[in-house]
Amino acid sequence: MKISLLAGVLAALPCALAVWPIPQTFVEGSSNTQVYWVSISTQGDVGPIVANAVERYRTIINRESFLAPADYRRGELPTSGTFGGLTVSVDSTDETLGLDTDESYTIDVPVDGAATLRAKTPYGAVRGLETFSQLVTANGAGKAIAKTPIHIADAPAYPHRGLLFDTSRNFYSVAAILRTLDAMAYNKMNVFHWHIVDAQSWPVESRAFPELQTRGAYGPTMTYSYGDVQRVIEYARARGIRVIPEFDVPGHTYIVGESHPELMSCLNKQPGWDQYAAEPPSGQLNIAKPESVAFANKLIDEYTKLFTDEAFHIGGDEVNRKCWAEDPDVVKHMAENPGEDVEFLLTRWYSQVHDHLDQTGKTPYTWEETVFHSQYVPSSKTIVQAWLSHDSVVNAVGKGYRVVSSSYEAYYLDCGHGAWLSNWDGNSWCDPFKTWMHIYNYDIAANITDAAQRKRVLGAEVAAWSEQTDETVIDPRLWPRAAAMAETAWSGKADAAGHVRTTAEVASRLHEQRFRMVARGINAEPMQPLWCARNPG
Ligand code: CP6
Repeated sequence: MKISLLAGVLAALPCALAVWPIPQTFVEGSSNTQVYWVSISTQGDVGPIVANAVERYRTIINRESFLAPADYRRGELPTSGTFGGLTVSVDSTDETLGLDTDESYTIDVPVDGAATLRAKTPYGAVRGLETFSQLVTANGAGKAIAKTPIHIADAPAYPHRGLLFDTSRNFYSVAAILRTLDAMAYNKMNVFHWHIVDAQSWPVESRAFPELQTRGAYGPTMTYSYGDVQRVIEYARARGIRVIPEFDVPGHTYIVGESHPELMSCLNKQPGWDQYAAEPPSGQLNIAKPESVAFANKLIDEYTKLFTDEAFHIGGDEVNRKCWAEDPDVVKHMAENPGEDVEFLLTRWYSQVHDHLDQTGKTPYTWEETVFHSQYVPSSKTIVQAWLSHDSVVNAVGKGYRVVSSSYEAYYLDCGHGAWLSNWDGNSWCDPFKTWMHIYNYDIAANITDAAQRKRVLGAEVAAWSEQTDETVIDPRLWPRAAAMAETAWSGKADAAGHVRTTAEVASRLHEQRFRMVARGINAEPMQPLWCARNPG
C-alpha cells in the first residue's frame, strides 16, 4: 500500500524518466535545468546522416509545444542551472546500415552548461537525438530538462525491431509511409518490412515486367515508381531504418496472373477459392514450369538492385498443395516424370529460387513454412520469420537459424476488429484484439535458455496486414501498441537489476509517449483519459 502510494507520487513528478523506450542505464540527479533554446552542434566530422538528424531534432525540440501530461498541474519547474547546448560526436562516419550496425550512444546533461551525445556510429547518434528530444519538457519559463545531472548509456537488446507494412491489400500513399517511418523513429524501431505485393494488387513499378504494375495496380495513382521507392528508402535511412522488401512467392501471387496467366496454377477458383488459398483470389506460381523459376529469379535480379538493404524477403508463407495437385499442367508433368510429386517439385522450386537469391549476396528472409512445412532446407544464413506460434521461434533457433518473432498471438495488430474477409459470420481466427499490455508482456525469447540460441533471436516485428486497414485508420491501429513491442525489443524485458518491468509500471510513461506522438503529428489512439496522467496512481 505504502509502496504503491510512493510510486504514484513519483509518477506525478515532472519525470526525466519519461523516455520511451527506456534506456539501459539512466542516472538522474535532483536539480532541473532551464532551457531557452536548444542549440545542437557537432564536433569533428559526423557525416550527412547526423547533420540531417541534428537539423530535424533542432526543429522538433524547439518547435514542440509538448508538455508531459504529468507536468500540467505543476506548471512551474524551478531550475538551478541553464542549458548550454548539445554537442554531438561520433567515432565513425561509416553510414552502412544493417543488422550489425552499432546503435549505442551515451548522453550527459549537467545541471549547468553544455550537454554531450556520443555514439560509435551515425545511427547511434540518431537514436541518442531521439532520447535527448524526449528529455526536454516545458515549464513556465519555456522549457526545462528535469532531474539533472543526467547520465544515459544505451544500446538495443535486439538488432531487429520491425514493422511489417502491407501495401497490397489496400494502397497507402507515400506520405502515409513516411509518417509511419517517423513514428517508428520516435520509438527506435529500425526495420520497415515492406510487404509490397500480394495476391490482390501489384503497386510497384517493374522494369523487367512493366505489365505487372500496369495490369496489377489498383489504379494509375495507386502505384510506387522507382523514385517513390528510393524516396522511402532514403527517408528511412535518415532515421536509421532499414527497408527490407518482400516479394512473396510462390503463394499469394494471384495478381501475377492478370498479366502472366501462363505462369499460374489454380487461378481465381470461384466459388471454392478457400480450398486453394488462404484468402481470395486463389492463384500460385506453377512450380512445374521452369518459366516460373526464371520469372521469380528475374524479379530477384531487378528488385535486389532497387532495394539496397543487405536483406531481401522471399515470402514462402501459406502455400496450398491442392492448388498444384489438381492443376492439369502439374498433373501432366508428374505423370511424365515419375517420382516428381508436389513435394519434390516444391523443394526443387525453392532451391532454384533461394540459391539464386543467395548468389546475389543478400541475406534472405523467409516465412517459417519454408523451413517447417516443406522438405527444402534453406542456407544457414537465411533468417526465419516465425508467425504461427512461439514454438516456431524455439524450433528455428534449435535448427541453427536466426529468427525474428512475429507470433500472431502477440504481434498481429490488424486482428480483432470484426470479421476477417469472407468470415462474415463474425468469427475470425485472427481474434482477439491484442492490447498493448498483452504485447508488452509477451516474451520474445521465452523458453530459450541456451545462450547461443538466444543470440539467434534477432528481435520482433509487429504486422500491419492491410485487409482491413488503409491510411484512414493506420495510425491508431498501430500506435501506441507498436510502441509496446518497440520497448521490449529495445530495452529488453528486464532492467539492469534484473527486474522484469510490469505494464502497471510503464503505463504512464507509454501514455506520455502517446501524447508526444500526437504532438508530432501521429494519430496514436488514447490509452486513458488525460486526467489519469495528471493524477496517476
Ligand atoms: N498475408 C500473407 C496474410 C497473412 C500471412 N501472409 C496472415 C495470416 C493470418 C493472419 C493474418 C495475416 N494476410 N501474405 C501470414 C504470414 Cl491472422
